[in-house]
Amino acid sequence: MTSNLPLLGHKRLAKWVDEWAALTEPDSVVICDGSAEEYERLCGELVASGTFVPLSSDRRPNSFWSTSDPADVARVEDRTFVCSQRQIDAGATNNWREPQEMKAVLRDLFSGSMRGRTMYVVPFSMGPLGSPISHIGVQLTDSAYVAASMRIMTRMGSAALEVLGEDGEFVPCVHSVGAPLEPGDVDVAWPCNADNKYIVHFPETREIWSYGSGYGGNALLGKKCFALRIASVMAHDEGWLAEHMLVLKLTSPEGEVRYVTGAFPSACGKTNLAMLIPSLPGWKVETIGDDIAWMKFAPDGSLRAINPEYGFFGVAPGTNSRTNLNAMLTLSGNCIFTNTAMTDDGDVWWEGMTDDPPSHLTDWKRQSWTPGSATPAAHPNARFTAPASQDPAIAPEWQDPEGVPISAILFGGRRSSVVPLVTESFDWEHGVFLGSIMASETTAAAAGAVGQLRHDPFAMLPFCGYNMADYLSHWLSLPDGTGPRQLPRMFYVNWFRKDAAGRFLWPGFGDNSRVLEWVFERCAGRGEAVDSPIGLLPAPSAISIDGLEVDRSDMDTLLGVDVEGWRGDIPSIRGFYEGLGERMPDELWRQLDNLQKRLDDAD
Ligand code: TSX
Ligand code: MN
Repeated sequence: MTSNLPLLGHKRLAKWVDEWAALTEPDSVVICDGSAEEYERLCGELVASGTFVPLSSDRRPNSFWSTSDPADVARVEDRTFVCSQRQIDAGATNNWREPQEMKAVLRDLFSGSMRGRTMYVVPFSMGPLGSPISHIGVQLTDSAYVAASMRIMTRMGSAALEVLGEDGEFVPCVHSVGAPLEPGDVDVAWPCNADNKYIVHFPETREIWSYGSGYGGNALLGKKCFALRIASVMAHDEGWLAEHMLVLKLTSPEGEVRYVTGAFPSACGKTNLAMLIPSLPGWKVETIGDDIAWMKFAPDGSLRAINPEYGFFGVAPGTNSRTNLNAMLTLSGNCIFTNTAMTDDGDVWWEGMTDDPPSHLTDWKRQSWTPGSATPAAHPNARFTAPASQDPAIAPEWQDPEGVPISAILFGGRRSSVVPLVTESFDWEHGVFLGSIMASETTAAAAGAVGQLRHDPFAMLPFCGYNMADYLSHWLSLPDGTGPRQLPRMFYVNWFRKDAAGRFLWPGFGDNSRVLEWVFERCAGRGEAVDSPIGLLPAPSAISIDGLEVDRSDMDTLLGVDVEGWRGDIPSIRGFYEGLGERMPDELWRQLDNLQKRLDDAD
């Protein structure tokens, strides 16, 4: 076996790499330094193996198109496990196995699983290098596609190793596509082990073992596995927050700045909001992050947020210069596209990118495709992997190691009825309640029936690495820390309200700046609000509709309280709370009872 292993001065790290190399038996071990030369070499190898197709250097310079195995196209929640010692600590919403039992099963699978392949050692920092909020991980992977993607999505290579020094802490992440090559075997473009995937977290020992998938959150272990599932456990134990939230910077025409986070389930347009171009004159939105926020209270009491990521791994379909111009500009080069379609002149295309599709494409299954085909050209979960630094709206301070001070937290779901455009919480506990009752109607993008309500507290249901009831208690406990704490205000938003005819009542996108203006004004101690059974609503003219086609009666619907609708939701919330188990905090049950009483009194 060839290796550049002696370069590792960190004894624990070197020993861990040795042990896994001995178990998985790769042909060689390569420690990634994160250099541009190394990236070029990886991409060259991926082109040679057929995983990558280079795109036209005129249209999409230094960019690659790839397509996955059709059986490896998304995160696999039913194959995702949280292996705490006790099942109750994983909670009702996670798949659980006893850690030693699970490790035994996985050791068998990992045994010899890297034969015929290279094992890449990928050191990475989640968060700006050396920030007090950042953490280091090291991923072992037998996928060059993953190693290359990790260089876009994280601060990867020698700089992360340097932070680690000779005995720094790191989260060990092991990944194999589970497709060893015996002598004479011919490799495929997308190796994976389609019907034997395991995405496994050991929260108490802070370990991640992932087997069988090469796709997205299953394989780029810094993102959902580390920055959310493992980090949420670390955050709970250490008194900080690891959240499924975008972070944006909002600047008023007067030049005042506020930072806002937002938790939204998938298919609600988090990336679009993080890169929004305001329709309101003089307002500016800039991006800090589009998916994950790590937050800690600073000594001055401010809640400081960093984006632990270095790139965007975004859903391509639906992205265009009207829905998200900044994303389109971010994708101008240096990107990896997975499961989009490819044009005949070496560019990418996906549904919704242009009004009319090109007259011929190669679809995500690498088949010839023409308009009118029964199947989409791009997979609905097709992704771009793009450097965050290329976002024209990226805020200059997006890599500030101190983080940015958060003034407001938004919670949002996709609700065609009941939930108003925006509601502010009465106080912190009520805000946590609003986050806990977040729900979204399922869209055609996900499996299962369309239009079903799915409860997804804090958009963390698939990403909380421990008992969801304990997670909600953690949020409730945040005001109680030592020292001063400036708590952000909390808002529940809904861009997706429809009228009886099924038309969206709110134009959304850049016009969401009108809602952000009210949020901004509330944070500044201005902005008129009226009391209601469900929370504080904008006063009738507190949200500007100048220049919109939305009329006053639409606004009355958007900002009114649908008492019967809310009462109709309560049994489903009760059922959901019951399902979260015996550790569900009393405060939230009381909040639910009080909401019900206020709604009953409203009749
Ligand atoms: O991302 C969205 N946002 C947030 C934008 C900052 N989407 C897309 C959701 C899928 C990812 C939205 N879709 C939003 C929204 O605010 N609103 C809607 C619904 C909607 C769709 C189309 C129109 C209006 C509302 N109008 C026309 O198409 C003309
Ligand atoms: Mn996400």
